[in-house]
Amino acid sequence: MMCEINFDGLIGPSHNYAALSLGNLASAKHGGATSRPRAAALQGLAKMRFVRSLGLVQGFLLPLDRPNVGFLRQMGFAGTDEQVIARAAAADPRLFATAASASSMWTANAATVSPSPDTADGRCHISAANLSRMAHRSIEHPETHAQLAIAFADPAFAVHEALPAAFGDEGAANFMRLCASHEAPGVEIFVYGEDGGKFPARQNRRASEAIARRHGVSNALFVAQSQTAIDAGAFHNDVVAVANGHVLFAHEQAFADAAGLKADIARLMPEAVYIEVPAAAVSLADAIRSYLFNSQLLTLPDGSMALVLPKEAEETPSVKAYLDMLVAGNGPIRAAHFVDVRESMQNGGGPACLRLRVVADPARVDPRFLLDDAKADRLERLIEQWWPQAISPADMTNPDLWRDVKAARAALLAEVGLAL
Ligand code: SUG
Repeated sequence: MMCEINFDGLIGPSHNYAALSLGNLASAKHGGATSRPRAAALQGLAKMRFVRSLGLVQGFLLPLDRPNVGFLRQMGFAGTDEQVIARAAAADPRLFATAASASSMWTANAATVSPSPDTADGRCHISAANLSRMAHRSIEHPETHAQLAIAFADPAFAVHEALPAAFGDEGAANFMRLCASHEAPGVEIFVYGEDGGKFPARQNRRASEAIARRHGVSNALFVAQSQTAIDAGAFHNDVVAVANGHVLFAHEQAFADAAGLKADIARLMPEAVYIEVPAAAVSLADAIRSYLFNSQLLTLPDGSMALVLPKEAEETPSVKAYLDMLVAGNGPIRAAHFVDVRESMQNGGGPACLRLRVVADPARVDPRFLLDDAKADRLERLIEQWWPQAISPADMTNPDLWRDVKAARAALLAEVGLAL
C-alpha cells in the first residue's frame, strides 16, 4: 500500500564544521567549531526511531565515501589514497574540507521526487539533484544517484541523473506537494530563487521546469522565493515553508508573490489549507534561527497531523508561543514534538533537511534501506563503536582520523549488506 516513507540521511563519520555554505547562516557561524560525529549520527537515528514510533515507515540513505579521493585526484593530488588525503589536507585545507564534508546527510537535497499519481507514466520519478551552487555539495550527485538507483530499482520507479550543472537544482528542499490522499494526483510546487541578492540563489527556475517536464508532472506551479527570505538566510525554501497532505505551512515572507500562490492553490486544490505565519507573530529572523518551518509535517495513522521540530524551535519564545496557539486551535496540526538534532542544526540542517520523502509502496523499496527496531539497535551499536567522537579543525590533517572514518563507513556497508 502507498504511504509516505521518510528516508533520512545517516550522518556520516566525517561530519565537521567548515563554513562551506555561503548564505547558510548556521554553517557560517559554526565554521571552525569542533563537531561530534558520533553524537550527530545518534541524534539522527533517534529522530528516525521517534518518527517510526509515531507509526510511520522509516528508511535511510547511507553516507557517501568521504574524503572523496576521486575528487581530490581530479584536483591534481596523486599517490596512494592515504597520500592524496594527506597532501590535500596539508596543501589546501578548504579544498580538503570540500572533499571531506558529510553534507549528504541532508537528503532533502538528494533528489526531487514526483510520486506516481502525479506523473504521466504512473511511475514514481526521482531526479538526483546537482547541488551545483556549492562546491562541496556539487560532488555528491554521482554517488547519490548510484545509491538511489539501488534503493529504487523496482520498475515502479524511474531514477534520473542530475541536471547539467549550469542549472542549479537542490532537490526536494525547494519542492512541496499538496494532495488530498496518497493515491490522488497532487499539486507539485517548485520554488526557485532569482540571482542578484546578497547570497547565491541555489534553485534555478529552468532546473525546476526541467524536472517537472521529465517527471511528466501535469499539475506543477513554479513559485519564486522572496529575496527578503534568501537575504535573511533562507538558502532553501524548506527553511520558510513546509507542506503535507492538503496543508501548506509557510512564513508570510517566504514567497515573492504569496497572494498569487494562494490563488493558484485555491484554483487547483480548493480543499487546501494555507497556514500563514505572520511576521508580527514570528519574525523571519526567529523563523530562520529556530527552523520552525524546517520541521517534518506528518500525517499520523489516525489522520491528524503533527510537527516534528528541532529543540531550537521550543527554545525560541515567539515560536513556542505560536506553536502552542497552533496546536490548541481547530486546525489540522494537532501536535508539536521537539527533537535534538543540534549537530546537524549547527550546519544549517533541521529535521526536514535530514529526510527525503518518497510516497510509494514500501514493498517496492530495497529492504536494505528500510529501518526496523532491530536494525536501529545494530546501527546504534555500530555508530558507538566506529564513529569518531569529535573532529576539531586541527584533526583535519590527522591521517589516523581519516583511516578511522573510512573504516567506519566500511563497517556500516558490511552491516547493511551494500557495496557502494
Ligand atoms: O547545503 N550545510 C547544508 C545544509 C543543507 C540543509 N538542507 C535543507 N535546507 N534542506 C547546505 O548548506 C554546511 C557544511 C559546512 O559548512 O561544513 C552545509 O553544507
